[in-house]
Amino acid sequence: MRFLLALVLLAASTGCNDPEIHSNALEEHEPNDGTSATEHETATLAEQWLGAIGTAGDVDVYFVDVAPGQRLVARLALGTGSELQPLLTVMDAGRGGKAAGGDYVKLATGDVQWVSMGQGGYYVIVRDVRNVGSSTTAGSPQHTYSLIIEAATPPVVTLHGSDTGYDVLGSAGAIQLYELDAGSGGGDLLFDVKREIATGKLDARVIVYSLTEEDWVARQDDRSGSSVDPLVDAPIGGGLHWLVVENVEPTATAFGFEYALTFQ
Ligand SMILES: [Ca+2]
Ligand SMILES: [Ca+2]
Repeated sequence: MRFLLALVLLAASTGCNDPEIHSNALEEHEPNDGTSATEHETATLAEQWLGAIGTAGDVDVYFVDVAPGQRLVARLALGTGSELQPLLTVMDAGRGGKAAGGDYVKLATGDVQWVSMGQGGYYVIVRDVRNVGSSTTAGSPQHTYSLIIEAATPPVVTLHGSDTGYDVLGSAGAIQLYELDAGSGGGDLLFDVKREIATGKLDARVIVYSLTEEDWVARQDDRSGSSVDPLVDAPIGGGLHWLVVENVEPTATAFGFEYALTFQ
């Protein structure tokens, strides 16, 4: 099976986006659809997995156990001959007594970056975007992909007590990190993020990660029912924090945003 998958990916290796096949690449084995707590592949960082949405409606679930505070990316690459129209989902594997996905879910049709928070690890799920919802029509041995979950190097901007600025996410699944030193005693954080172009459908959310607590301590998705722009207004403890800005709308097309921080 590994040999066949490698051949499918290599057979059309003329495009510049074709994945390089590692000599130690692993192959997925069905069933790995996540219909039980143990029905998944177990991945470690930097491994390459070769798989296929091999039958109509197939779902491929990968579990990765990572320590808190890691900056990560799930990279999906398609050979030129692949018929897959990918949709990647990253979600927590269950923490704090909640079901999987109760704490964190993010979808994108390309690479997904995220910061690991708390204990328990994450699921990375590969689907065909045409199978979302009640439709399960897409899938065949030609719906091939390569998946690698590895350390990411998103841009990091150091903020101080009062800062404003403008940034652009690198893609729908990218993150932007801001580092804030909350000193020894912490303080009141106000972090305001507004998208630049409403028609670009950027739906940002902000998660405040404490490197001391090794978990998120504040977050917001939408400031109101009529605005998807996030506004975090919360007290935080001392120590270093990352303010993670990301997008939760897979169809977004414009990624510029303005931010304003007040910390006192
Ligand atoms: Ca599969
Ligand atoms: Ca599967």
